[in-house]
This record gives sequence, C-alpha cells and structure tokens, in this order.
Amino acid sequence: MVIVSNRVPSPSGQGATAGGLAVALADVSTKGSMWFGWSGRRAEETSEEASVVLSESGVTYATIDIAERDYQRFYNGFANGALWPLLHYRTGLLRFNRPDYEAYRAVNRAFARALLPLLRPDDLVWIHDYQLMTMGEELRALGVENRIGFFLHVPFVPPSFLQVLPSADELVAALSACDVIGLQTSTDADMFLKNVTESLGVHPQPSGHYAYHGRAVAVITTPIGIDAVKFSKLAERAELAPEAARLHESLGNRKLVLGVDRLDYSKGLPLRFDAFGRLLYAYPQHRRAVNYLQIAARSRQEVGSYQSLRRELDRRAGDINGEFSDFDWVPLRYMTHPVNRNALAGFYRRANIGLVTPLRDGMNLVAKEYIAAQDPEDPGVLVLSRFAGAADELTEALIVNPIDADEVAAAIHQGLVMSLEERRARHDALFQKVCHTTARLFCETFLAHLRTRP
Ligand code: ADQ
Repeated sequence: MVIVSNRVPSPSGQGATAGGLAVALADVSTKGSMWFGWSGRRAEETSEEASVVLSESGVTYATIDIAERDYQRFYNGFANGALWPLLHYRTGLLRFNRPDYEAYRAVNRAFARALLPLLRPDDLVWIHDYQLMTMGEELRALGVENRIGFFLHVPFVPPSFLQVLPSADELVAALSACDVIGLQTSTDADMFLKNVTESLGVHPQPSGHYAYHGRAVAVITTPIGIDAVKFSKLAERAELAPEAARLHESLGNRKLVLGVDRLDYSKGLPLRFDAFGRLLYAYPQHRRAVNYLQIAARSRQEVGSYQSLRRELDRRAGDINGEFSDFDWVPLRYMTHPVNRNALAGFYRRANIGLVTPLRDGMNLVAKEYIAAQDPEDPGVLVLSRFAGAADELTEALIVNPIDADEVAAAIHQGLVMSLEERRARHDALFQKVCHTTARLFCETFLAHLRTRP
C-alpha cells in the first residue's frame, strides 16, 4: 500500500507533523508499505525524484521538496486560500486566482511524477485530502493503472457552493480518475454525488457508483476514528503526569471547560468565546466556580484570514477577562502553542466539559479523544456542534448550533450541573461508539473497497 499525503510523519515516529492522519494511519502503515509526500522543505526547485528512507519498522518514507514559489501558491494560495474556505462553506473567505490554481495542479503533477518510478503494478495507492485532489488524474495521465483511492478529510459542499470556484468542474473530473472516493459522512458523500451530476452530467446509481471515461468509480462513507482504547489508557496514566498535576493545582476545586483546536476559523472560536461570556453572564453561579481553557495551536500563519482570526480572539478574550475577572480568578485561559499528546490526554480527563463547537468540520477527532479520555466512573460531558461530522455518530453528546451563543451557554450549564447518573449513561454510550469506529476500522473499510473490483 502507498499512502500519499501532503505531510508525512517522520520515519522515527517523532513529531506528529501530519496530525490526525498520522495517528489514524500509523496502525496500517505496516512492513512493506510506503508513505509518500512533501518533505516539509521549501527548496529552490520542486524535486523531480523522491528521497527514500526505509525505517526500522519496514515502512518506506519517500518525500519530495517543493519550490518556495510553488509552495506559496499551491499551499497558502489555492489549497488553503480557496479550497479550505470553500469546503467549509465560507465562500466569503475564498480567494481565487489562476496562477495559484496552476501551481496547485503543477505540484500535484510533481507528486505523481516522483511517485511513478516507485510504484509496483499491484500497489494500492491511497491519496489523502484536499491538497491532492488532482493527483489521481495526473497518475492516470502517466499511464498508471493501479487501483487509486482518495479520501477527503474535510466536508464536501453542494453544487451551489462548489460552482463558485472557477475550476469546480475540473476538480470533480480529476477526482473521478480514482476508483474509490471516500468521505467522512453520508451527507458529504451525497454532496459529492450531486456535484458529479452538476459538473459532469453523470447520474450516479443510488449505491454511489458511477462510470466516467470508461472507469467505474465508487463513492463511499468511511468516518475516521481514533484508537480509543489506547488513548483511554494514555489519559489514565497522563492524569498523574506533571502537566496535568500542574493544571489540577492551578484550578483548585473549580470546574474546567476545555477547548482544543488548531487556530482555524472553521473551529468557531470567536463564537465559542462569546458563548462562555454568555454563560458567566446568564448563569452567575458559575462565576469563580469554573475556568475555560482554550488551547488553539497556531496554524497556517502566512494566510491573512488566520492573522485576523488571531487578533479577533485576543480582543474577545481580553473583553471577557476584563469583564468578569477578579483579583484571584481569571475565567478564560487561552494559549496558542501546541501541547504534547500526553499532556493533552491528561487535560481532557480533568475537563468537566469538552467544548467542541466548529462551524463546520469533516469529523473532529478532538471530540472522540475527549470521550476516550474520560474516567468512566466520573465522566465529563461533551458539548458538540451539529456541524461536526462527529455529531452524526456521537448523538449522546449535548448537540448544539454553534452560531447561537445562548444555546451553547445553556448546554455548558446543563453539562456542569448534570447528575452523575446521566453523565455515566451518556458516556457509556459514547465510549462504545468511539471504540467501534476506530482508526483501524476506517483504514480497513477503505482498503477493502479499494481492493474490490466492480
Ligand atoms: P483537523 O482540522 O486538524 O483535521 P481534528 O480532527 O480535530 O482537526 O484534530 C486533529 C488532531 O490534532 C487531533 O488528534 C488533536 O488532538 C490534535 N490537535 C488539535 N489541536 C491541537 C492543539 N492545540 N495542540 C495539540 N494537538 C492538537 C482534519 C479535519 C477534521 C478531521 C481530521 C481527520 O479538519 O475534520 O477530523 O482531519 O480526518
């Protein structure tokens, strides 16, 4: 199996550069498989050949450098300046210009060319995410006949949104060069199929199959998950680790509301801050009795909309703390550097409320990690946006509309005062679910479809 993604984890397993994907795929990238992608280096020229490293575990890591000028246009320009906002329903933030799109296509082509000499005829190729939507088509143009799968980690939008993008039809056609296209939820799969009709004039079967240019394409739903049992054990140990102990000490008897996200406008952070402000305003019994910790790791800082988000959060955090702080209590703690996984697991376990309120999210693994990390005897409560893919499965969470700060505040309040009996009942049901839809099941399901010839 060849996994292709923009970022590739380091062969030593250190530094989870590819985030959730690296965690999810670590299990299946076993001996004999290859992980192919960008080295993380911006060079003078984009590499024509991959540099290949065989790790101790027998996984091959093959990476290419990307030229600085291509990187800016491909990554900051088209992938994160056009596709990311569009696929999160934020057309107002979409910036399109043709040179960015052309660089995106050129980088996808460079990926395909560098992968070609490394491919064996029976390899399964599994391409990941919105940065690489045209790579399958580039591989076909080079004569590759291998089975090719594509999985999109972010949501898919209806044609009325996708058509805003001048290259919409080309992207849908390029994806249709793959044999299997996987999406996080059935809604996303339906959206993609509607675009197949709109962009290509093709009417897929109810099963999600369609034919395009003589090739059969299968559109499937495979929600991504985590290794919940492993994460649960990590959290149990991490509770006693120094970081969690320091957090615990700093809180005293106060309850903890916790948010963990990349600093991204899709995560709904300004509205989340507002909701916490509404909680303190409308339910004064929680003043001095609760702390909200938001960990929002900086990302994509070269994109303008991310810089303005940062300033917006600084301002709102200042407003809330200015309004409600006392000389010995600051309600909102907000930090922008990442936290290591061990500390994070311990923080989740200590939190009475896991606050996950994205405006749109393909899945959201933080919601699943929060559930896995709880002490089953005294679990916390998950407050979850209905617009996260995870809400399709995690129906025993307190499901909210993140746009409505009063509704989110009411749900936080409900979670803070919820009886132990109800917390346990909800948690039992949620924990069973996160243990069922694991990272392993996600990979096995996708690969089973990829192996199956129609
Ligand atoms: P992301 O948008 O990155 O992923 P998410 O799934 O929540 O969103 O997080 C990925 C991982 O990063 C989690 O394992 C989390 O613990 C970690 N993480 C997040 N914030 C962190 C922080 N501040 N410090 C340290 N670690 C942090 C994309 C899609 C999602 C989809 C995933 C996987 O946007 O919808 O769930 O891919 O498919």
